[in-house]
Amino acid sequence: MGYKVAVVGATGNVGREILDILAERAFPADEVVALASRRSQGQEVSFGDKILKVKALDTHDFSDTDICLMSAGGETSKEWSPRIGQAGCVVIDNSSAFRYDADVPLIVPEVNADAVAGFTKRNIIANPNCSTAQLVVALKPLHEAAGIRRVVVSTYQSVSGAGKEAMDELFNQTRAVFTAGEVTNTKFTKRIAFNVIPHIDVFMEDGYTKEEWKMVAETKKMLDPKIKLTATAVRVPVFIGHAESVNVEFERPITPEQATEILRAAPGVLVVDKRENGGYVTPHEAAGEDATYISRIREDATIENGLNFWCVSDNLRKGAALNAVQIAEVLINRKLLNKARQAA
Ligand code: A2P
Ligand code: 11C
Repeated sequence: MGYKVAVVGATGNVGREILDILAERAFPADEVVALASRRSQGQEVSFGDKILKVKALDTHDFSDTDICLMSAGGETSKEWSPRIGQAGCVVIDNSSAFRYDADVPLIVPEVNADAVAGFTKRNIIANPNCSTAQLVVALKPLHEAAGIRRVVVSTYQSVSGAGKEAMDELFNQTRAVFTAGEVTNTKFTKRIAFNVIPHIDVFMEDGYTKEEWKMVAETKKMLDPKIKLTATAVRVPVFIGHAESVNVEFERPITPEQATEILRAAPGVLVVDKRENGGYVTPHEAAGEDATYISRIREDATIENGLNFWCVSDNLRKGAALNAVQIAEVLINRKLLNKARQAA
């Protein structure tokens, strides 16, 4: 028997990707329901070779839905996820609304799949921020091998991370620049076309942005609270794919060759590191792919036990939709869904 799955935010960037990934991976669903706001009621979205008619979230009865893949922003999630969980349906939430709650597991299956069992307290599992997901996939095997002391990361994040309207803004601004039209910005604080903006999410009191704070808090929660991490998150005029420049200081010696070997064997990682023109992966090539790509692995000779590398992934896939579907697969493979019903 297959499962009944609801996708909330099915008209959005991540929701549409979730539908694609469920179909691609032949997820064992008997029924998939596409949900969004009332604005989208009746709109059609594709699911494999089928078309689904979007229904309004507030008209759906979750009591016989097994899994809800939620990607409709933090406010919608705060309002709906607890209610859906109470109805006995497990929510896998893409927003930051519950990620830092002690009774909600935050999961990247390659990193901490075992922690998923803690979902029964609220029937909610959190998906990390996209920039953290790809980072921890790469850090986990290196941490096991040589113990990570400190990470310095700078991100180059695509506009799709900010939603479909943000993608339109980059497109419209680019066209306006070429046609000498008016360049207006609403989603971003400054022009994003032919520019970079060192600001993602809101500013916090200490001068960091919430995006930077999330990378610290989520790495500690999923990987190891002892790891020190500092981040600078930057928006770049790329449609899909986040890139990261990562500097890591280890407790024990590790050479670039050893790191390469470890990363080549790690789940979810592909190393492309030819040390020649074009011998590395860029966001353009990572878009539409599942892997987290690692390139430019080299020693940082300015510190003891230091390495630098370049990390790229499709933020809508591993950073969001794919990771959420992988979590659902963990629930199914470990036969944990019946626990959800007991918990509700
Ligand atoms: P809608 O298209 O009806 O507004 P993105 O992050 O790409 O901007 O997408 C956000 C997704 O979240 C969209 O599918 C959007 O639906 C959905 N959404 C936003 N607000 C709500 C809401 N209050 N209830 C249900 N879905 C919502
Ligand atoms: C971005 N990382 O690229 C953000 C999007 O906490 O889930 C995801 C925000 C989040 O804008």
